[in-house]
Amino acid sequence: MDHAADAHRTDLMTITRFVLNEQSKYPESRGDFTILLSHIVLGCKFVCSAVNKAGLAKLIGLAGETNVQGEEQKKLDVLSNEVFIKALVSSGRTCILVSEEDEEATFVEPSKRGKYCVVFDPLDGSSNIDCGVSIGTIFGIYMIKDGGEPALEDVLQPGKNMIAAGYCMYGSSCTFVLSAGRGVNGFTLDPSLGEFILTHPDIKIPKKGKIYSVNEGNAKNWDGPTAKYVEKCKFPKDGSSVKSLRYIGSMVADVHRTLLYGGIFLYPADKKSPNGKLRVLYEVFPMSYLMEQAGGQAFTGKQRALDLVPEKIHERSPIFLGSYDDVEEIKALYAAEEQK
Ligand code: FDP
Repeated sequence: MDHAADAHRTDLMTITRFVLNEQSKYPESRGDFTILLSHIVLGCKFVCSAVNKAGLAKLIGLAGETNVQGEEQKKLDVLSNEVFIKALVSSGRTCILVSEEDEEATFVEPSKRGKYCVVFDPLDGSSNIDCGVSIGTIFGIYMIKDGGEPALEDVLQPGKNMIAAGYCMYGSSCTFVLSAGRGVNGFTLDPSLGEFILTHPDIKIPKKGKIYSVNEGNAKNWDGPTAKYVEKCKFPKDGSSVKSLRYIGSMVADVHRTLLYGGIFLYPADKKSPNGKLRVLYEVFPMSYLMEQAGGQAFTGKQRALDLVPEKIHERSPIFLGSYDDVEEIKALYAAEEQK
């Protein structure tokens, strides 16, 4: 009998235990972050359960229609947003919330305020909902700048000022990936326990990958460096191997694969969308933060992504992120373009 393996199987590192362990390294910590995180985790569990039932829900009424009980079915992304807003406000630890679903930021009423600002996309990859492809929730956390009244400037900070970021992927399993600035750790939901268990400790992205991930349908509108990079992935002239193309079209799933297998994920600018498509605060920043924490890089085509200072809460930016060496190559192509 393998006692060591058995001990490992029965000594479950839940996400709460993990964060409490981390917290104990900071004697001054009062547990606020742990409480905030437990509310985010609750939101993710709720969304996971709703996503799992989404196909089934069609039997009792489509989103926007009325079900057999005469209740209107909420769209999954609208429902997810409501769940997260309520979970975050009720944590008593937040003061400003920025959601992809809401045009304006939510300022938490004074009696329920805490020191954290949370930026999030409650259900990213929404075009994949109806066909059961992996989707996810993405979040980033800032600390309010000073003790004063919360203001929009508190969330219009560069990504490098985030104190934590993560995502939850609703796929063949439900996976929660988190960084609080000391590496990246992945947890998988055990549905029988209703707990996220540490399954991917200290994730490090391979230094170089064999996969590129991009919507090639936009190729005719790409700029020179992006076009050259993708051409090189397919027809390398320096003796290196060709790369495989994988594109799910759901950022969480594409980034998750990139983090585990290595490679590069690109959503570049193009002639039609000079700022790309993905949103700075709750897509580009959290994923760039995780990539850097895992040993990779994230670049906008002009600068390190986490140095960007957003001016508006729903601002967009081009993004190239993934394995260190792969991003280094795209940076060199943009640098060469600038020299021209
Ligand atoms: P979606 O439009 O399905 O919500 O920003 C949202 C996003 O998905 C990302 O999750 C995904 O990476 C990207 O857009 C896909 O965009 P394209 O369909 O243009 O490739």
